[in-house]
Formats: sequence, structure tokens, C-alpha cells
Amino acid sequence: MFNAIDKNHDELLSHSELKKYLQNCEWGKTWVKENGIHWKELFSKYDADNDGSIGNSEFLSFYRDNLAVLVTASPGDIPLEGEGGGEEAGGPNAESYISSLETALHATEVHL
Ligand SMILES: [Ca+2]
Ligand SMILES: [Ca+2]
Repeated sequence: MFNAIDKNHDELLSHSELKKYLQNCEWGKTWVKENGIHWKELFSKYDADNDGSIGNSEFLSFYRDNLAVLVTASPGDIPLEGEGGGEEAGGPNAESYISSLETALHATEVHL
């Protein structure tokens, strides 16, 4: 999902990337509407290091707090990895996506 949102592949989600992604899918639009999301507030809440974009670890807490519930509520409706994939029995779910993110993060931290 992170890669699907990150259109310019700089490993950071900008304000407009996140906004565009969520406004282009039904569940995202619904979520924004129902929660009265303010993009600036959302960003300042999750942009922990205040660099103006959402990095991998910042996205993880955003995903956990907000999106995991939606993904779990309607599995199959939400593309976790962009186009294609998800054809294996069961398909991806929020929990396995979070653990794969954590694994990726851990790997990154080791190299830093
Ligand atoms: Ca980006
Ligand atoms: Ca940041």
C-alpha cells in the first residue's frame, strides 16, 4: 500500500500523494468524510519528525490507527499492494501487512 501511494517512489508520502490516494478510492473517501479529516491536522499528527512528509514508520502508525480497521472490515476491497497480486487463497490482510511493514522497518533500522 505504501508503494501504491508513493507515486514518485522517494519512500516518503507527501501531503498530496496521501490525499490523492485516499480520495481516489471509495473507502478512503468515506473514511475522510465520516471522520471529517483535516489533512493538515492529520499530517501534523503523524509527521513525527516534522519533515513535511510521512515516512515508513510514520505511515505504520497512521495505518495502524486508521486504516487497519477499514482493511479488516472489508477485506478484498482494499488493494494492499497496488495493482495485481492478492490472488493467493486468503489474500493479504491488515495484520500480515503490518507485520511485513515492521519487518521492512526493522531491516532498515539495522542498516542505519
Ligand atoms: Ca513520494
Ligand atoms: Ca516525517
